[in-house]
Amino acid sequence: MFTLDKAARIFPETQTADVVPAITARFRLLSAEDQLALIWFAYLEMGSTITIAAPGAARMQFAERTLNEIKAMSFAEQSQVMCDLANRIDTPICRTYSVWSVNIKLGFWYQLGEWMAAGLVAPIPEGYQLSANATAVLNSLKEVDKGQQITILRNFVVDMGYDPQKGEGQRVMEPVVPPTPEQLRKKVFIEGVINPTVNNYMDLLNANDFDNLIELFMPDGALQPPFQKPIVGKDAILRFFREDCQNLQLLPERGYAEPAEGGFTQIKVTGKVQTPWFGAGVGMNVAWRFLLNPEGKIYFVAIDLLASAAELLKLGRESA
Ligand code: 45D
Repeated sequence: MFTLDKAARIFPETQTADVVPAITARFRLLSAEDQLALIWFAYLEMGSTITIAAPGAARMQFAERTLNEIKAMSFAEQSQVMCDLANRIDTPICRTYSVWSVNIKLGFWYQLGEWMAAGLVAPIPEGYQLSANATAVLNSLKEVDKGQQITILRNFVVDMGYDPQKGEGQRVMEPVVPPTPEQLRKKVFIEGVINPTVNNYMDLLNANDFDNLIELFMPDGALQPPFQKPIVGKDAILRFFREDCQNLQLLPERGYAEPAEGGFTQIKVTGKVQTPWFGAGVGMNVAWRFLLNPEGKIYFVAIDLLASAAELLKLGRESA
């Protein structure tokens, strides 16, 4: 029988983007000032080739009070707030920040970035010199592909703030959008895979139809996002879909299915994913590794950010 640990090891030849945790770990060792300046320089650099979509008003209402509080501060106080967030100090703002969903955190920084550029919030000091280590981290970041860059930036933001409950507490999240009406839904085509569960998974997630999507999972099923531990059980997975997965665009390209023990089926699909933050401007190369039970329900699915575009073509064992 499969355990979660064993399920997580299906298709072991899949090469994931190890540079993401590697750069993230080096970033964490930098001083708060260096961290903020590095993100600022990375953000300016990226802004010349790709644009971030402004967050919607519904999303921003949750961060508005904190943003206005910061806007009213002196430059020195504003810099302190930003350093506290990076240093994960126990302050009221750092506690508020930590309970926001990922998208609210990103929206908060999006707004601060706009205000920094407009001179309303303390900018990175003119002529700020990154330390040698920070320069090295920034250079590494510039070398990776765009999908990896935005994942690294997202990690930086997610890690900030002070959370006494270590992610176990109640989250503040944006409202859940209604699912796309049936007649407007598009269906994916996956070369090499004819499996109703896998196709429904893609189509339902693309339609924000989380209530039907979750029914594809076994009660003790698990979903493992890139660089994270598996999320286990239907309740937790549904919460994750609502909180983190609205308006994603899944663009699977091809796949490969093979029988696994106990009548299970393992299916690997590769393709691209777009986030609403960057739209079609950034396509992340990903693999989905599904393990389905004999009834076709999902016991496990991992989503991996791939090391390179070449990984999109490596599917069956013979091509590994
Ligand atoms: O500190 O099948 C300043 C799942 C300077 C679900 C700044 C999935 C100071 C199942 C510039 C102001 C979700 C797993 C900061 C699939 C400073 C499933 C601001 C995968 C911080 C496919 C910085 C989905 C800013 C995936 C504004 C892979 C940074 C989704 C903004 C990936 C960064 C989504 C942004 C990603 C990053 C989104 C907006 C990686 C967004 C990244």
